[in-house]
Amino acid sequence: MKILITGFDPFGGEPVNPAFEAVKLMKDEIAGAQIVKLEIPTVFGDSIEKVHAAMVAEKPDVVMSVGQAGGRFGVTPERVAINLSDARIPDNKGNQPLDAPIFEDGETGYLTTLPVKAMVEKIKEKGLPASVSYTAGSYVCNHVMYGNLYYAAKEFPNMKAGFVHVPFMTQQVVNRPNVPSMALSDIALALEACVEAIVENEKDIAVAGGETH
Ligand code: PCA
Repeated sequence: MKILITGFDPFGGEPVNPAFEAVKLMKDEIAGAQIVKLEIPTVFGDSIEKVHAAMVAEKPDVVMSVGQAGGRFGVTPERVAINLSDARIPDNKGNQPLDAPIFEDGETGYLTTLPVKAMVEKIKEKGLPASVSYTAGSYVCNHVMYGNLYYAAKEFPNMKAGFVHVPFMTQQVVNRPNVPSMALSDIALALEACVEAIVENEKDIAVAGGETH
């Protein structure tokens, strides 16, 4: 199995993005799967194009993109991507789309094809915090998750795709009291656990989950 894992570059004034920093620390082979790593820009359009080019070139079985969700507690595999960009801050090229569809001919939303509940269980087994998230926001991360699933649906029907948000790494919260964070090495271990769950679970596990609000 070949798994393409993407991570974003820093954005919003942060000196680092724990997403790609953690991806870089991941092993190159996990549970027998070959890992292909790709840094992508926090830019509407360019980000999706770069992932799409890698899908075409590498023909991976799975695409898992990773982004920073500063302020979140634990690692959060995403369940759903919506066909909407509504940016609170400009991206790294100054684009700030408002209320804009991502693809005119795309579905209103796509559900991930990754086994997110199994991924969460596997991360927790390693003693690290995780939960399924039901919104990837409306910024570049949702945009890329949507693009992954759009291209998988249109061009690569056997390719699984999804997204994982990670919290700030510890160094980013030194001057942010009471903001959750994880050690970068633990974020990398959690992402490796996600890969293990993907390799081991053709279909997601049925365990109680969800959110009441
Ligand atoms: N996080 C942002 C975009 C890039 C990243 O790492 C987001 O959650 O949309």
